[in-house]
Amino acid sequence: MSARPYDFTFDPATTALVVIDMQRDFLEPGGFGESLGNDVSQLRSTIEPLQAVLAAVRAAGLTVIHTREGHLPDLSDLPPAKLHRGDAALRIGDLGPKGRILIRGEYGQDIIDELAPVDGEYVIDKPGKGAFYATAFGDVLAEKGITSLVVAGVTTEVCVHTTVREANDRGFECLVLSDCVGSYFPEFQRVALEMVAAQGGIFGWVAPSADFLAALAASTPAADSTLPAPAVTAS
Ligand code: TIU
Repeated sequence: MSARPYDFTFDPATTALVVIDMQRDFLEPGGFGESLGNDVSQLRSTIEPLQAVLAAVRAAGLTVIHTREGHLPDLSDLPPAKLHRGDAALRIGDLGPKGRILIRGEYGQDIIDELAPVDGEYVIDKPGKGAFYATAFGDVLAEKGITSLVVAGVTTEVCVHTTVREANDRGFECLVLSDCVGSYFPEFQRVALEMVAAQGGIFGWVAPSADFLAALAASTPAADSTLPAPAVTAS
């Protein structure tokens, strides 16, 4: 398929869609993202294209992995450096309108309704920005024989970049879907995408989701509901 800096090839059987941190804490008011001083509405343009990508990869049977940034209720996995950074009015662990900020199991820490995981999909809770650190993400990828990652989610220059950089070092081929990743800062969005594809694709590839959807449709047989269901034989 067409991508920057050059064509990206993938086999649906060894490709996973990785949806990073599409949580209320980052996309809705009253959460961690807003407590850091951000305008959370900046990220919402990712939702609709990502819904279309999720629908297509589910129909095609790809592995789907969602991640959630968050900490244990006792904060034992929260380094002081992360807790004390910035001058947030609401810090991690404090009680906000959607529950305790960025704490696992709280309403605000969960994935937004529009992109809720379905049965059979993985949800990886991570204490850091990258998906590999202190998680089973790498084990899941190995177990499923995954070699290529199609990456979406928020934010482009923070958790998406950290995960793509870590994945690249581990030998995964990463395609970042430009309209399915979002930043609170338009200039960071543009530059972060440039950084992935610059220098001959130093970290991976970048393409709009429409190009990925077209390639996926071409590489997987279309489901045809007019065909009779295959006979089931039992012995
Ligand atoms: N602040 C910010 O842009 N992002 C994060 O803190 N985490 C993620 O990117 N998920």
